[in-house]
Amino acid sequence: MTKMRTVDAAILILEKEGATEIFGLPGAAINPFYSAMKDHGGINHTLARHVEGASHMADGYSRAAEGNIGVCTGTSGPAGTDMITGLYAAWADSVPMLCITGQAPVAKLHKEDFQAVDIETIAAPVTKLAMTVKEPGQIPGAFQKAFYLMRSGRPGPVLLDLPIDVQMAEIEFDIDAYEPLAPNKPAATRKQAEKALDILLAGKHPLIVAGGGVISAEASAQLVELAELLSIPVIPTLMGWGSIPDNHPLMAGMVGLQTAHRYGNATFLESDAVIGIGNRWANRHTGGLDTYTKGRKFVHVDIEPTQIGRVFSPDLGIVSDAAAALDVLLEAARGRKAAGTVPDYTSWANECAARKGSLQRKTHFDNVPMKPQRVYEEMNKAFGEDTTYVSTIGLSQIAGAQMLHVFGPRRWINAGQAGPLGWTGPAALGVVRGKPGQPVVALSGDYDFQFMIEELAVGAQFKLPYIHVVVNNSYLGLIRQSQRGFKMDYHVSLAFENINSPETNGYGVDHIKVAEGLGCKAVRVERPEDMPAAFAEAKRLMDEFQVPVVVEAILERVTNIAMGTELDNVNEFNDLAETAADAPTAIMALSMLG
Ligand SMILES: Cc1ncc(C[n+]2csc(CCOP(=O)(O)OP(=O)(O)O)c2C)c(N)n1
Ligand SMILES: [Mg+2]
Repeated sequence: MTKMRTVDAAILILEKEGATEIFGLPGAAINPFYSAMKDHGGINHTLARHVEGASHMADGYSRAAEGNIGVCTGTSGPAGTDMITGLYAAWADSVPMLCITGQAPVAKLHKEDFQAVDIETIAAPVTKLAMTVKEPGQIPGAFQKAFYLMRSGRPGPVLLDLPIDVQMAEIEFDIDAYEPLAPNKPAATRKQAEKALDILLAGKHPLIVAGGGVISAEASAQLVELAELLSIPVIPTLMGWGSIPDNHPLMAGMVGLQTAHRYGNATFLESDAVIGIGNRWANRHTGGLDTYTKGRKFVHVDIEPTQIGRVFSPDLGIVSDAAAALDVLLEAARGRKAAGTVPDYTSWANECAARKGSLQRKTHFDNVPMKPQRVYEEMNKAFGEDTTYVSTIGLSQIAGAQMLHVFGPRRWINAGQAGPLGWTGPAALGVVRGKPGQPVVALSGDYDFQFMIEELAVGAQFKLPYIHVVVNNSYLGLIRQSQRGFKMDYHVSLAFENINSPETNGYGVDHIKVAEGLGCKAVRVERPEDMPAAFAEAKRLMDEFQVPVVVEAILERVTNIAMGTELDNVNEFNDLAETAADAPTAIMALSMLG
């Protein structure tokens, strides 16, 4: 045994649990923890410029690779409250992330001490555990439980709040006697798998809906194998996008009111038996539940028991980790295949593929200012299959999801449920930390980009290269579009004459100057034919300077992006593809009409 400060024990635990990437910024009440970090020397700390930014960086880092747990840290009071949005985004998308805050001394917690806030209570609804650790002897156990909870069942974030006197207190601690707890993950049985297949294979038009749980369980390979074995098409959700590559013949498209493909919705409406794995029937995926469920049987597989039946009651619910469920479904399916009891779904799969090759949206517009569709077409040309996209919310994210392509798990990293503006930039920095050397491309609208724009300096200081595509319509575009329902265009415009940058032509903020001021490189593009050269230049600048590079695409100010109220009631607003030349980067060349 060795006597040491609790913070020294905490750092040894972080190391043993494999959580050595910390994003944060110090303050008086967390300085002891920082001193332990410094003394230890084995922690990689990234100094954020805003504590909320630190929380999104840790979130992005956790999402980037299997097993990652990003840590964010800040002082007492406002640092903790700044990170609540980060905890919410991680909580909402089932991301493990550890948030460590400093706190006033235990004896002062009720005395309205400087920067003493009850963060434990504030964070409770958006964490799996939020705990102000009041006993020094509980520090090892609190960290041990945090890691156990983050990894068990439905993953999610934990907040540990450390009063400064507890941080400084000494305890006897032996890291060799500390063992991480084995996480608890329920696993489906063969019997459950057989019942699931009974329902699925009774359908004439079955589908597999693959959620984010498939990606977090690292089960994409089993998903694709199951789909191929049964010839059943797959609908990935927005969080499950990449679990089956877009160019796989059984990738049937995304479904929903916004981030969806025309062919995905059309195929879903033809289906009669659906198994959802690691998904949560999100409302922007389902739309109205009558339309979504009518005439269909459902099996729902989720790791969290209370998720079954939360949105609608399935015909069969199975509580299981997605990987464990897919393993046993594969076993059962192989058995049926050998026995010749799997119906032949080839013609159904071919019909779905035909829809993928016909129901497309036009992207090849030549307009100046540019239409957003053209920017995504150019991104498809410029960025390879190994690209990881990072995005949050806005017309930018919605049109991006409709038109970009994703070719593998963890290559579409999106704050899906919470959608906090400002998440994209710092999350991208965390993703770069989590995927060093791999191409990372962030996608923001101008407003998302302006939230947390200061974090670009973190990328410049710590040499975290990525390309940040900013589609600038000088509008809160998504909200402008939704205000059509109120017949207003009220406080959604970001346009003004910039007295320092007349070249912005009334679009307001000069993103190039701001990005350069923060130590990054930036390129502005106004014409579609200039996009390829701009992306090539951005890659060159990124390679040479190893900093974030912004590519700002100046868009037409008003474009309504396809969205709707029901799966069978999506307003397209724009031209559809009529020939292959209308959508030259569509995932399948337009086959029926082109
Ligand atoms: C913190 C926060 N506040 C408000 C919103 C609501 N909101 C969603 S999209 C949006 C506008 C986004 O504008 P921009 O980033 O420029 O993207 P665009 O829709 O124009 O492509 C707003 C205000 C939000 N998601 N997060
Ligand atoms: Mg905008």
